[in-house]
Amino acid sequence: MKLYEVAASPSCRRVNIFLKALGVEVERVTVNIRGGENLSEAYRQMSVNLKVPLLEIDAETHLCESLAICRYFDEITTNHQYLFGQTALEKAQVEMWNRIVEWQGLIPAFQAFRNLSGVYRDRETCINSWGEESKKRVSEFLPLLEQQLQQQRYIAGKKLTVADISAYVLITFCEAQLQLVIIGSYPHISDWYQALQQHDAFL
Ligand SMILES: N[C@@H](CCC(=O)N[C@@H](CS)C(=O)NCC(=O)O)C(=O)O
Repeated sequence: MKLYEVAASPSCRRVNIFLKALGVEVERVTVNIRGGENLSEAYRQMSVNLKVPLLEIDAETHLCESLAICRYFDEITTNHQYLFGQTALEKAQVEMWNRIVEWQGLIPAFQAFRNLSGVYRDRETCINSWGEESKKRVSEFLPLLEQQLQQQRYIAGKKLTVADISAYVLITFCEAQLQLVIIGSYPHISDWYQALQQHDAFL
């Protein structure tokens, strides 16, 4: 198996934190996405979405989408971490929160970064006003996370789940790439974030 990635990119970080939490090692191949290697014919043969991460299971079988890759490893690994939840209700709550973090957090954050920085202007039209609007939407989402973490220890309830991994990557990305000051401004997000940093997988 091979994981095609850019280790520092947020979508790959989601997979990498997940794999570290499970204690899974996999061979890595670094892809030059800024140089467009992910748009090449060879990559196109493997990937449906032309993004990283991409998991090669064998020569004919590939998976893209970070959450699908996490789910695959969760299913093929014997573990009792239940990062996708354990009971029917927990599984639904993890799915719900993970989707909320993706739709209201990660997607606008990526849109803000891509449209404001123009890093992919060689492959898409960048619209500054859409970048600004997307950044505003991420900022408006943060109070909901703060409220949830005031009521619950983790994003989807009492246990660490993949929703925490998604939200952790979101907060790190917003601070580093969108210059949003979150740690220190939101006390419950800050406490949760600092607690996760004590966990080996989040280093
Ligand atoms: N929904 C996808 C998003 C993947 C994604 O946006 N990957 C970025 C890096 S974080 C990428 O490959 N960008 C290169 C490009 O858009 O050409 C996932 O979760 O895997």
